[in-house]
Amino acid sequence: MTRLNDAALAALPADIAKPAYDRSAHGVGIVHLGVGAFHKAHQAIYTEDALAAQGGDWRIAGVSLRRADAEEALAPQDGLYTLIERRPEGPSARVVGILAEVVTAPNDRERTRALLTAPATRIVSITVTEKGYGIDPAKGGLDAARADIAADLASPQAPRTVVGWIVHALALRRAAGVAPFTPLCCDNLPENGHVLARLVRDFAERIDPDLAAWIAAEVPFPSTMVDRITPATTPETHETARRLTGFDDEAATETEPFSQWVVEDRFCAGRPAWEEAGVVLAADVRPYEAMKLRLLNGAHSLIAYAGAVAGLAYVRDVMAEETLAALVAAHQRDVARTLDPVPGIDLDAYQRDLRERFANPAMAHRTVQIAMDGSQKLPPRIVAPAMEAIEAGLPWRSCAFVVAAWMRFLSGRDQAGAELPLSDPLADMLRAAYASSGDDPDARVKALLSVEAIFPRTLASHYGFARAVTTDYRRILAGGVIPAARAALAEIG
Ligand code: CS2
Repeated sequence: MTRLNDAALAALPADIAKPAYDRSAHGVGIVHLGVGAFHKAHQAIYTEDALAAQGGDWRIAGVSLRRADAEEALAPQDGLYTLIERRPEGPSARVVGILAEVVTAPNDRERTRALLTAPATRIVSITVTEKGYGIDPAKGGLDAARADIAADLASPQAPRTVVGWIVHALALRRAAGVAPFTPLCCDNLPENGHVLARLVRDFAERIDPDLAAWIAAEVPFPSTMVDRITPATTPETHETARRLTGFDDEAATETEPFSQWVVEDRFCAGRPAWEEAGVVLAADVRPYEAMKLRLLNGAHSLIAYAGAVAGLAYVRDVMAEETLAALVAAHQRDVARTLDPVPGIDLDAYQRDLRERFANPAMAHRTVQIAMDGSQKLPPRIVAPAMEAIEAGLPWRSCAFVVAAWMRFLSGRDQAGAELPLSDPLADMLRAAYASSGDDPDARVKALLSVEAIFPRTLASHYGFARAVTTDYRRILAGGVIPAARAALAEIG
């Protein structure tokens, strides 16, 4: 079968939407770092639709900071890819043309540098996951001791990391008298614009304080709330793309029908007409971020750890299990009490809609995919709301259950003895803490709660919280996740 590319556009079936603009007539305005499935399902689509509605030189050049897979898949396809939406009634597909080129930074530093310093590049957006930034887990700023960050600080002209590249590009632009771009963080971090601003400032201050002052004065770092559930691509994704479009597509991506993007409207050099594509431009993104991180991602982590340990492969399987589904609802209900009101959003309806999205029978979203990188995900999703709830005298009991399920997940085996992969930047530290406690479950909970990169001391030493985690952990070991969830639910009410 023929590969998807520019020549194929004319031969696509009539029901497959394709770029509603002339691809060659629009220049690049955005460089995106981290051209993975989530970018292709989310920011790329809003930009594709904004360009179709309003025009402008806002096509995207993708840059991969590590692996060459995206370039290898997309280059032979002229940057085109199929996006499949998994609806309960059956999949639909569209072909997306917004990517103008894809570069692998370690293999082509010159092209990467040229893209990042081009005057036409007015936005540099980023999706590299929580662990991609080099954040010091205990203090929040740049972790200068991390090997990749330390290497970039030692040779800032030859960066490898996101923060290193942004500072390098801004330094070159400043030296050449080119106006800066707006860096746009699109990862699931609370106040992600502020987080990135601080990392960039910390890095710049260490190499050139004048540059740091210029960045502080000239460069805005808008925050964003991003939302679209995007399972990892599988052979089934490629087969569906082939069946619906008639073409082979090595870059096919699948996602859910729902999508949401809330963006703080602070750009130093313009932006696409994203409002034409359904983006909410807001003065303050924080209430949306907290809502999404705690009610969607927090519930996702509960589903992931409980599900993976119980041997449930997909999110939808967990939602089909009555006790676990009830615990998800109770968790959302309780955590919602830590949130400020969110403009235009009914929080009860939001929670119901989320549970429907999780239950979508057409989505094969693996629990082990979400279970990855727990050390990075638990702090904003579970630890922060638990601490706020304790402080405010609100319920936090379900948060303790999530922590207990995560601890059980760290054993590396599910309840039937099947292997569970531990993929986490702190894996070595977690394995050491796990092993240090021998066979005593109480000691194990204590050892894991004292990992300060995840649990601040005030939470780890909170008697009621530590006791609840221990109770749940012991129950999971004794009788399995579902009976333990039932017992926790009875206490939660
Ligand atoms: C998930 C997110 O893998 C995970 O940690 O919770 O990727 C989630 O699917 C997205 O944030 C949804 O917008």
